[in-house]
Amino acid sequence: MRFRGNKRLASAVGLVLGLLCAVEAAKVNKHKPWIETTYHGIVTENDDKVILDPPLIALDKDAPLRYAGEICGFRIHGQNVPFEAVVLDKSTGEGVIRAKEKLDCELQKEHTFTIQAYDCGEGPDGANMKKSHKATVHIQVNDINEYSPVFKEKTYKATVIEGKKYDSILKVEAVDADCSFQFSQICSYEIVTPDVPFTIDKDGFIKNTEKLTIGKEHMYKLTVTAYDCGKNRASEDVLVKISIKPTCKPSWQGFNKRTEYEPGTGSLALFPSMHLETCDVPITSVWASIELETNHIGKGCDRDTYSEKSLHKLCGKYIIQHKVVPSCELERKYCLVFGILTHEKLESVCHPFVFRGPLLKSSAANFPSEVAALVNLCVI
Ligand SMILES: [Ca+2]
Ligand SMILES: [Ca+2]
Ligand SMILES: [Ca+2]
Repeated sequence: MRFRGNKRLASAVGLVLGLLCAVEAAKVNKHKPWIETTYHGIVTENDDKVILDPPLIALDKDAPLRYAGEICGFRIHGQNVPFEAVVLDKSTGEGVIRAKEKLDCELQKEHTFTIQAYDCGEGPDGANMKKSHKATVHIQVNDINEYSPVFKEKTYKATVIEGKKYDSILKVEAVDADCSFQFSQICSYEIVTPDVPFTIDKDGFIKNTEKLTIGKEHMYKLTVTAYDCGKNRASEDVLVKISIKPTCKPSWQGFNKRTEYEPGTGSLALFPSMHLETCDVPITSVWASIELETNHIGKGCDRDTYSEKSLHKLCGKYIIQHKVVPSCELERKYCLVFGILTHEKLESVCHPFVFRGPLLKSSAANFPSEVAALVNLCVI
């Protein structure tokens, strides 16, 4: 009897111990949670919801044990990370990442940080909690088309010559502050003003569609707008002024064909304000031809008999002081002219004077000094 009684007691003690061991085993947190190594997320500007790939799920091999097999949280590492991660379901380890504040793609397009999951430990106090490895999270901020194109200039101006067809008269340009190519790229420009003989291409180049005549309009005023590739129109349209100039012909301007001269009054500048209109075309060389002619009856000359001394007195010092020096072919032509003037045979003086030679610049002010001297000669 005693023996049997002892045997029963031993069995009961063994059962209690076994149960105690089982409870103890359940408390032990053997495994740390596991997460992926990399996550990629997308969040839209001004929104907090991050779409993550793969989804954020932490696994723990201690599951389904309470605490040790449950996920209690995620921890984010990094400086000024504008995101937080929260657990949606402790037992499945499912979590979510969301933005803590409004994100601005124009300020920062991408964010990178690390994340770590931790389990609930061995009891309600979280003792002996275990952490997973750190996973890297890359989050891209998607753009919203918040900005409209803005023209770089307040107005644009150009001048065209009538009767000419241009490949490009001028270029307008707008910019857009959005962060993505789609919403910051200018997809098209448009001339808003109706019925004008101009077109604009997608790069902002304006050209005329027909030859322009000054009789119709002296100046065209066009209103131009721009659209980004998200179809946002420019916040302000821009004014483009195109002036039309009459057809230009290169010529000498600003001189009188007839000059009155009173004998004995010394030297007289014949072309004091003459200038050469070059019409803005490239100049390689300029030639000038000056012809002086006395308007005497029968074009004769009543000074044929004047002595050189008298001539000097009448005409000033230039005639006498000039020396025949230049040797090159072209300059010799000037010299020939001077030769006539300085020649003792005065009948030559009364012939028409013809000066020919190259001018180096496009203005009368830049006549070679010899010619300038001649132009200042008195007409006898
Ligand atoms: Ca665990
Ligand atoms: Ca935009
Ligand atoms: Ca934007």
